[in-house]
Amino acid sequence: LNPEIDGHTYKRQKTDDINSSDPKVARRAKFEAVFDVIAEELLSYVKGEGMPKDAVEWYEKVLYHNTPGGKLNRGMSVVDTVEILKGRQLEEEEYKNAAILGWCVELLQAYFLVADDIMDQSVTRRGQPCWYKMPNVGNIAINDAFMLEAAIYHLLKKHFRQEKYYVDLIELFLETTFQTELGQLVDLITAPEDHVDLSKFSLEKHHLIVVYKTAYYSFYLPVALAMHMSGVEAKSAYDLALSILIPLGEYFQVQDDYLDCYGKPEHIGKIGTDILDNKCSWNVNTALKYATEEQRKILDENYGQKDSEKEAKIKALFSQEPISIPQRFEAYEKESYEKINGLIETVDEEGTGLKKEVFRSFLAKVYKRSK
Ligand code: GPP
Ligand code: MG
Ligand code: MG
Ligand code: MG
Repeated sequence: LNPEIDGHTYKRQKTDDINSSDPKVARRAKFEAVFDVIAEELLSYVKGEGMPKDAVEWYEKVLYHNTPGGKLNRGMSVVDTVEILKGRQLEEEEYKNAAILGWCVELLQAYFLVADDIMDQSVTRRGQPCWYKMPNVGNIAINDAFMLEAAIYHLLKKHFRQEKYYVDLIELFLETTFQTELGQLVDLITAPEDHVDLSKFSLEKHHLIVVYKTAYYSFYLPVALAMHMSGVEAKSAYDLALSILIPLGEYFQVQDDYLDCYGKPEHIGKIGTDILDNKCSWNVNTALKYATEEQRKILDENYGQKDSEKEAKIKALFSQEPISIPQRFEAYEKESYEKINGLIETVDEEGTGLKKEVFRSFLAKVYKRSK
């Protein structure tokens, strides 16, 4: 997207997709159409506050560059989960409300990604330059991230203030944000830029980082929102959902770490920076666990430095025996799939008001993903 072009060209043009005979295309288009509605609501508010035209257009670009355009798994899961829990197709108004909550999750994700790309010094995201890398953006992206977050609470108030679960929604977004920021903190301080010390890494540390930085907001949040909307109240039901969605989120972030090194940029839409950034990733922790003494020396001398030749040495080492990251990842993927399926099987549908299908559909979306 060119930030110089008129903001209105950001809107979806392909309204025909809603009637597509491919149900996947139609489903996504229907969900995307709701984004145009909420973007318009946010922009009218900003206009109504008397903000200058260039500020309104800036916010429009921020919203459209950063919010749609990903896989939309998290957002659409809110709608899917409400449908599964209610056990029927949603009426128009129910659909719209579920989709608004879904877009609030996507706005939270947009806020995190804009900020994360600055912190990780990333270059591309979803096949485009990262927002802070766009012409004339730079550090303004920090404020833009805050404004993506602010949109969530504006929309919740506008659409859910009258619901008895309004406070639950706000608390859930606030708590999840705090958890994600804690995960991001541990991710960042475990990866200092000027001092590589691989002895500080461990798979236990990795587990803590990924649960907090990814699993809560990507997996528990969409389902818990849908549960509130569907009238599920028992704390035990939320605890049960958490006990399945946290392992699922951990598996998802291990895939993200694996794809950072082994994914194709044209599939994942981003160029991996974990080795250069000294990240405590699944790959390096697995390598540390199986490396020979000689291999460990190569890891110590080349990991976590802003040097693409050293990065290439690490990439080559990851695939060497007995480190064999691709083979070990394949085994991890199989084992995780079986473990999570086992957890899903134990769900007591009648006792909790939950449905196994909620978790099955989530697992099916991420299993063996390449993007
Ligand atoms: C994913 O880490 C985690 C996040 C995007 C959460 C960021 C949290 C903040 C509070 C800003 P990652 O860096 O591995 O993601 P990616 O590979 O997509 O850059
Ligand atoms: Mg990142
Ligand atoms: Mg990061
Ligand atoms: Mg990553």
